[in-house]
Amino acid sequence: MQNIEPIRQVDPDIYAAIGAELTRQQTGVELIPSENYVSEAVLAAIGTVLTNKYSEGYPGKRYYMGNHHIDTVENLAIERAKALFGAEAANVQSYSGSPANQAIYMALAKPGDTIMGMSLPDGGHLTHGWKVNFSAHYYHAVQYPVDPETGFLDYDVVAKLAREHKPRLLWAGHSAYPRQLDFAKFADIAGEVGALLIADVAHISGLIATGLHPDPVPYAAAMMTTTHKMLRGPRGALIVGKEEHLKAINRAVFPGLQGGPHNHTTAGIAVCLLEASQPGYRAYCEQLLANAQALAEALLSRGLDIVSGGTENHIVLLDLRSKNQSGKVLSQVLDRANITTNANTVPGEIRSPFDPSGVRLGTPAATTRGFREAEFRQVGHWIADIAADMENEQTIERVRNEVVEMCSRFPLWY
Ligand code: DSN
Repeated sequence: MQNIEPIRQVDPDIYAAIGAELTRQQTGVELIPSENYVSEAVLAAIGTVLTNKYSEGYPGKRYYMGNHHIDTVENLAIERAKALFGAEAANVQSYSGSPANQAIYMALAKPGDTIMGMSLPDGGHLTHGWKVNFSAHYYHAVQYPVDPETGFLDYDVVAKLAREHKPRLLWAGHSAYPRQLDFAKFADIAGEVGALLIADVAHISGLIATGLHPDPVPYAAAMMTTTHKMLRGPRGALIVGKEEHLKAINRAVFPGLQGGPHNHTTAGIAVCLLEASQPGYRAYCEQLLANAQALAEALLSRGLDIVSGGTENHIVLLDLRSKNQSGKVLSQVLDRANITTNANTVPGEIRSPFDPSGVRLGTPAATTRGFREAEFRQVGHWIADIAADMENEQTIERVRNEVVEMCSRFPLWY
């Protein structure tokens, strides 16, 4: 149990908000695929005196004295990241995923260069060239779609666009794509047009670390992952890749974009990487994949559509187009039943991005608290019950009560 009593003495309002958020996490099913629960050890690491120290620079090359112990922490995080992903070099200082991607751009491309990434409404990420993001302001961004009929990536379309636009960087990654990525095919395309392949595996890095998803490291100039999603670490990011590119990326992270690293976060990252290198972590990843299958099957059995008809990872993307329902409204109603999701666009979207047709579901968090296939099948049926009649207050209340009861059988350790 984390000790937050000192906060009560100083700041009762913040104490109350933290307590209420803990209750929300304890009593709800977390299905946002990018969220998770950190271990007690990770939580302890990020609440330490390491937050007191400035450490601009890198281990052995700091601009401030007194960094011997910080060097120990950062070196451990670097070595563990390299070992976990089988990479030549690693940077663990980026504050989160978007700043890490910014560093990759700064290191490996020049403003105005062409870059290519998966279209955001089709499952890509803002930083892969979406129009409102810096990546489209400072670079010439070309977006590749997924097939609106099948929901699958069409690598011939990616190749055609790459031949036409000759990008400097080709991004392979997503935040809402339920299928595996074929990094070998991406590498062939990048090689043919002289692009550098960049893998953003924030959502799937746990699967890559455990050999449950094809590995981009042999092909990519750099691979970025956040550390707080499937990896179950603190909010942060790491970049691994080839030594020649990591030298430039290190310079882009510091002094290019950032000042002092968040050393308490680095310690949490080191702990989570150690945890992810242990056999129990592979068992966790296998279970979250099995749970995604169970969730998908339950939804399909109730006549709901999911993008691409299934899943090969931890994401199940509910597609409400044929029901002419709003994903935003469904996610809001599910929230009232203590099931936390987010509305999401789907390939071939027919509504507005602010009120899209999809709801994004994922298994990492609830798998961490111990849910297995039976619980995820039940979650699928709860979602289907609510989707069948979103205004039925009795159903919402019944589901909320059942969710609270199930969560009480799988308590979090905080
Ligand atoms: N915002 C993250 C997600 O929820 O997938 C992506 O960075």
